[in-house]
Amino acid sequence: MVRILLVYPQIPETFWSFKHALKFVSRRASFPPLGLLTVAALLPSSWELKLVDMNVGNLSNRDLRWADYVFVSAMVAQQDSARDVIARSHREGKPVVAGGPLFRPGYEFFGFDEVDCLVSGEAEDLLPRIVKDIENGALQRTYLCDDERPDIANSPVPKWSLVDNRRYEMMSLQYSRGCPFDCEFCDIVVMNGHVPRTKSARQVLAELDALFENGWRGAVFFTDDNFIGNKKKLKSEILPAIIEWNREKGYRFTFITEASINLADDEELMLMMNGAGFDVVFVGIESPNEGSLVECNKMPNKGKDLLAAVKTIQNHGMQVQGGFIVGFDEDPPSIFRNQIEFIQRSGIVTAMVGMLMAPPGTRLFKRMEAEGRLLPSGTGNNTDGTTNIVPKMGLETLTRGYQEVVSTIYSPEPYYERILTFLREYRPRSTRRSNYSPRYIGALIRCMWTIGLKQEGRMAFWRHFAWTLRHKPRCFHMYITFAIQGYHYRQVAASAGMGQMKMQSG
Ligand code: B12
Ligand code: SF4
Repeated sequence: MVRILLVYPQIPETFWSFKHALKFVSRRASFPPLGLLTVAALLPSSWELKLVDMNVGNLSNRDLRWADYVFVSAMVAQQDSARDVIARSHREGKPVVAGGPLFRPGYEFFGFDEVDCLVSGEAEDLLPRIVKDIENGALQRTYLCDDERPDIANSPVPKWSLVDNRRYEMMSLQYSRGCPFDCEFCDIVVMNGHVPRTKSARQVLAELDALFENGWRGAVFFTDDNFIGNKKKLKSEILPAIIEWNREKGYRFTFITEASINLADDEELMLMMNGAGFDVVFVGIESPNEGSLVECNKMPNKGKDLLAAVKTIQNHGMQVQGGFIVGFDEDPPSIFRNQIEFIQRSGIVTAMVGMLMAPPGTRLFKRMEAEGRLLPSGTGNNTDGTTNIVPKMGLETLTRGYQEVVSTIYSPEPYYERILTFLREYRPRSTRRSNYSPRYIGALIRCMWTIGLKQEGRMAFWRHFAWTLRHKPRCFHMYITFAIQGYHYRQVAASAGMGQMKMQSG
């Protein structure tokens, strides 16, 4: 019998960590590590497994001593913590097997010579070989995926029994990998390819059942690169199955996902997604400047009325969260004001604004290298005010402009204004369950106390609170959620991001 310790390193506190917001709902992290849970499900059932997610608990030396092997999974943004885990494992004499986005194509850039076994690729194809080699005492130094990517129709149900639900705000499920588009800065297509690979409706329902049986009720994030990459299958098989499943379960799950903006062109798809329970969708808007969209080859956004598209999705009962980028070669000097204006008019409350960054392995990375514009820096987190490229507009202009965008859109008045702009457009579906659980009531009280009494912007909070109760009472819980998230974004903007920006701009 082999003992495997699965470790998910610490995620630095930034935009998506929601650390400050999670305190209001007594949760430690937003999602469990789905990659590691998938790896766990691919290991022999006779092996003993233990999961340590360092975002919800501590990694003890006792855990390390217990293990025969330590399996680490990480994104680039987790590299410091991953290095620390590897060093600690080695001090206890334990070999480390490392995988995940940090070790995907372009991994050489980050070094990691100290890793005993580096796995660059999807586990579905590689793990059976690794298991065999461990059993034969012949573990190799690297395992690379073939050009052909695995068919995820063979991917197992993640091993949810390793997870304590109560520590997380959301659960996750991946239905497809890959995206048909080819944006210059995107490492998703380098990792997962252009042809969307999908699971079957049977697999998706089995994963939903597993979450339900593990006691989960609430939000589930479909962690697809682009959920609508294969619309035909989605409409004919997957969504009808989810609609039926969620109806049978009394609409106990809501869903969130990522999709390209062409979702707004397909009325039937939006109606089906909303009927299935999707109420939030993250869309890469990137820029209101057409030249910048052409530059990065953002196909679905080119020549489109992006504002109208966002409103269409909101009208179909889905909140749009948006990704925005500044620092393209084609960005005019007015880009920072234009981004602020677009974000305010769109009613995109959660706007993730980042500085253009070139992840290793991407087309942008190669172009920047060829043009001598690569910097040796780069945290892997495009929202902390750092980048690894020399922007055409100059680093100082970009840094100051970025700071202006982030500090404006997250200051209380514009932030609450955006909530109202959104609520005016939003048409929630009728099957939505109202969420007045004790946990929600606790969050509401903490919110009123902290944000309504102690924080800057409290007048704006109460004014918009009253407006929502009067005009959109059904959306009141959303208002509170937004207020809590806004508190998080302001804390992040005021600490890590702004600190790094000050450092850069000297
Ligand atoms: C959920 C998610 C998050 C969660 C992470 C928490 C969590 N517990 O999962 C949150 C919201 C916190 C997050 C944050 C960020 N994220 Co994120 N996130 C994702 C997302 C959408 C899904 C991850 C997932 O569940 N995938 C499904 C699983 C099954 O895939 P997987 O993890 O890759 O695992 C497979 C293989 O990699 C391999 N594998 C994985 N681990 C291991 C381990 C071993 C030992 C082995 C053998 C194999 C193996 O096998 C698995 C099965 O095939 C991905 C996009 C994506 N489609 O993957 C981005 C992604 C991972 N995130 C990314 C980024 C950039 C970020 C942010 C920096 C964004 C930002 N600017 O704020 C931040 C991190 C910084 C911060 N401090 O906030 C990038 C990472 C790029 C990179 N090379 O590192 C991705 C790929 C998206 C992208 N390209 O833009 N993210
Ligand atoms: S649409 Fe999104 S996932 Fe697809 S290539 Fe562009 S950035 Fe990547």
